[in-house]
Amino acid sequence: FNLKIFKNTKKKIPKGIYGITAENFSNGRSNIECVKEMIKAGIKIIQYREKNKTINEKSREAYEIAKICKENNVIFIVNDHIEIAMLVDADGVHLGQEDLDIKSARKILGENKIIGISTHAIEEAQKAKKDGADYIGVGPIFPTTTKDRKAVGLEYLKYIVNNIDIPFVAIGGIKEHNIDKILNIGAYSISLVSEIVGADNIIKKVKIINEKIEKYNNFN
Ligand code: TZP
Ligand code: MG
Repeated sequence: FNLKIFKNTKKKIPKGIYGITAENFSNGRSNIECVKEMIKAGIKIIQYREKNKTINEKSREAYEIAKICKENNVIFIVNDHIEIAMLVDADGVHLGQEDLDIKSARKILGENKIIGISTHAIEEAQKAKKDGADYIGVGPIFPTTTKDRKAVGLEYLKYIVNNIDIPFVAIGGIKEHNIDKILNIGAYSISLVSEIVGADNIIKKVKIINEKIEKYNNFN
């Protein structure tokens, strides 16, 4: 069958900061306010990640964010829910190891949508690549309260940098004060979730992080 979504061409994962929502850590801001600030700050990819709302609330919010991202030419990814990604014509979906498998997601979404998956170990990264993921999440690198999972450490990041040649997002416990440890190793893109959405001033925080990234210049 011929859904409109199959006609778009797939967008490329931008290098630099990968923005993710986290309403519980966002200093009282709504997800939508956070998205608007992150876009104003120049972030080019946003993932809607929301674990504590009903499917109806998530659908409504994802629709609003999809609209804002489209208007601003920002890539929009939905976490967990392939059905919401399709409903709002997002650019892609981000899956966890316990969510729908990549091959099934690919059959449903087709070649033109982005499919990302969280990985926490070498075997998961190798499988993700083999199954056709467009990018992988690599983390949590440092301990974090934003995700209930043990830190994987910098060695795993090093392995990915040296052995897996698909785009990846370094994530987990990354802050202004420790981002140098990541940038020293290298990263394709990087996500500082609570550090950005919970910042006193999101725009200023993103500016500081971008200056650090530019200094290392290893995102090209
Ligand atoms: N996946 C791995 S760690 C994480 C996700 C979604 C949460 C990262 O949040 P923070 O606040 O940057 O530690
Ligand atoms: Mg998930």
